[in-house]
Formats: sequence, C-alpha cells, structure tokens
Amino acid sequence: MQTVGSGDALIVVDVQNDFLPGGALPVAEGNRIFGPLQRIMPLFPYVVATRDWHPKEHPHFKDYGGTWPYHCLQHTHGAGFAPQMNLAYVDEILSKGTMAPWHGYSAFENSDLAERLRGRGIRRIFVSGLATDYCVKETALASIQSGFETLVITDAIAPVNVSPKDEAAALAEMERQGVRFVTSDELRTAA
Ligand code: VGL
Repeated sequence: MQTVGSGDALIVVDVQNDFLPGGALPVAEGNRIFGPLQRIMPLFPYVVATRDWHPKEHPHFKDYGGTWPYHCLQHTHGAGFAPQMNLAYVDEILSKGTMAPWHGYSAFENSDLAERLRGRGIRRIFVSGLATDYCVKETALASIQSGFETLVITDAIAPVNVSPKDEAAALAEMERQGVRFVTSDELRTAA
C-alpha cells in the first residue's frame, strides 16, 4: 500500500483524443487507463494534466523533418482532453511541445514545473497517462532527475509500441533510473 498525502502530486500525461482509439496517433489500449484514473485522481491534493499542444509547423512532424504524423494540433478536437477524464480533479493544465526546438515529451522540459511543485511541498510524484514509451517515460525520468521520488502507476498507462518491444524497454529504463511502480489499487489516503 502507498498512502497518498500532502507531499504527493499526480501527473496525468496527455490523455487527449488523438492518443486514444480513433485519434491521429492512437494508443491501442489507451482506454484501459480510465477506470484506474477515475479511482486515483480524487486521492491527490494536486493533479497536473499535461497536454501535447503543437503548432503544425514543428520539427516533431514528418512534414517538417520529424517522426510523427500530425497530432494534438493546438485548438483542434484531437488535442482536447478525452471526455472520460474528469477535469474537475485537475488543478493545473500544462501545455508542452508548443515551440521548437522542444518536442515536449517531458512535462518538465522548458518549464518551471519542478520548482513550483517543490514550492508546494511536493516530494513525491506519481505518473499516469499516455504513452508509456514516450511522454510517460520522459516525464518520469525527468521527475527523478529533478529530485522527486517517482512512482509510475502501471494500470494507468499504455504504450504506443511503434515496435512491440518498446513498452518493456521503457519500463526497464525507468526502473534502471530509479522509478518505482505501483498499481492504482495499492493507493489510498490516510483518512
Ligand atoms: C507522445 C508520441 C509522440 C506521447 C507524443 O504523448 O507519449 N508520443 N508525441
């Protein structure tokens, strides 16, 4: 069991229409995260929801020399939060990937998030959302590097798996760098 308290924050990474089935860059099993997210979001005193928020002309995209098809373009439906996510529990929305050269894989990139969370007394960060092998991984690793104890909630994440081994490789890399893993049913509050 992990008791969630005042020193804990939850980051919900990129739960956006384009990363879910039917979207532009879908995570095949993306919908599996909603049950766990609905259970855990109310437990945390501070919840940050990140969103990819890209301009079209960005080196992230194939047409501009990058890797990816267009997704999460600013102000489009695809960039919107999935309707299954209850925004009432979100304290902060953090947009990332808004400007070259930053791709915005990590919630901490080109941002003062770490300092602000520390200022709130946050010492431990729990990471959930999409996708395991990109933005969840980079956010969890940056959280470790920023000095937070970091836990990934394994039933509240799902991978893109461009290659079928990407999920396992991402989990192994996170473990190697000190990320710990919990499931949503291991979390509770003290009260
Ligand atoms: C992501 C691939 C490309 C993610 C973002 O949110 O994990 N994956 N851009």
